[in-house]
Amino acid sequence: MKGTVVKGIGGFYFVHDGENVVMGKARGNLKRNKKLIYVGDIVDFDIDQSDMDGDCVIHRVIERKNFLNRPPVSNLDTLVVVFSLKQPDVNYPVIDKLIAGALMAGIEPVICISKTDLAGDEELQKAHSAYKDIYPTVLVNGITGEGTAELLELIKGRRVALAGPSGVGKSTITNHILKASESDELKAFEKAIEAETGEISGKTGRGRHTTRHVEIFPLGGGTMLYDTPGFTSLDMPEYDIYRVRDLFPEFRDLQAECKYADCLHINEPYCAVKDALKEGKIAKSRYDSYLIMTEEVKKWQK
Ligand SMILES: Nc1nc2c(ncn2[C@@H]2O[C@H](COP(=O)(O)OP(=O)(O)OP(=O)(O)O)[C@@H](O)[C@H]2O)c(=O)[nH]1
Ligand SMILES: [Mg+2]
Ligand SMILES: [Zn+2]
Repeated sequence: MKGTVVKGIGGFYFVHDGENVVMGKARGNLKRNKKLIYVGDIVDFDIDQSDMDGDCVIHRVIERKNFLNRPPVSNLDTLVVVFSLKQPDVNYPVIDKLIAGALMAGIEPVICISKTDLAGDEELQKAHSAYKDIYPTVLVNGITGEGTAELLELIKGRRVALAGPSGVGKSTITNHILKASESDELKAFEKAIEAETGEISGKTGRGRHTTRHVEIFPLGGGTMLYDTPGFTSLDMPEYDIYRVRDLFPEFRDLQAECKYADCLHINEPYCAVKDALKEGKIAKSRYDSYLIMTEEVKKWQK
């Protein structure tokens, strides 16, 4: 049988086959390599006939479309990069690294600025304008739920993860989206996972605690929503500096106007990117993230 791994806790996995949820383990040969199964993986599994509880054994991970290590998820169409301006304060390099990671993996970013009740209009506008011309960008208030309907429209029919720093409101947004998508499929899923894990389902408990494990919710109509644990920092992978540059779409459009065809937009004269920065056409936060990311990848060249 085939199913999607919707959750994994301490060597146990929960597999959703479209109807039921079964708990199971990886077969011995898969287990030896600890990181081999990701939440989001589509797997081949069988019900273990010798097991009284009807648990399953996962035989094989079907080839992944893509994956991320942080958060550890696979088979995404979209990564919703969530950040707040306050509580916690925004850390743009972390946000821009997360976006870059999605691009590298071939996943489309959507930007979600959360906790709009805690920031001033001017600050929000500034953050919004840094991204709105590059990626779909939404503003969300987790207290009122404002903006979550717009977000839901953007993610319909897709496999989508909410990712971002700890405490920015990912689980709170997940809750709003779960409430707004009362499909039969979701209801059946919540019942099934509750039966298998003995947990109190979403509505009451989620959002108030730090998320420890990736969890997937099938919303119906092919939409799969992944809630993921937050983090505080991200390391740059072993990228070439030119590769880092190419992860900023707003630079790419100006490249042809730089004097040097291979301009890195750092120390070169007659640089269209630095001109655009001076004119406010490129967000300073984005350019600063770029400089930090290029500095970080230099360690790989030594
Ligand atoms: N003021 C305000 N508080 C919010 C908002 N959204 C969420 N919160 C609160 O912020 C705290 C963290 O929210 P969570 O949804 O757990 O954040 P998270 O991103 O899932 O956090 P991790 O699971 O640790 O990564 C909770 O106490 C929420 O009630 C919002 O829009 N405004
Ligand atoms: Mg959470
Ligand atoms: Zn340049």
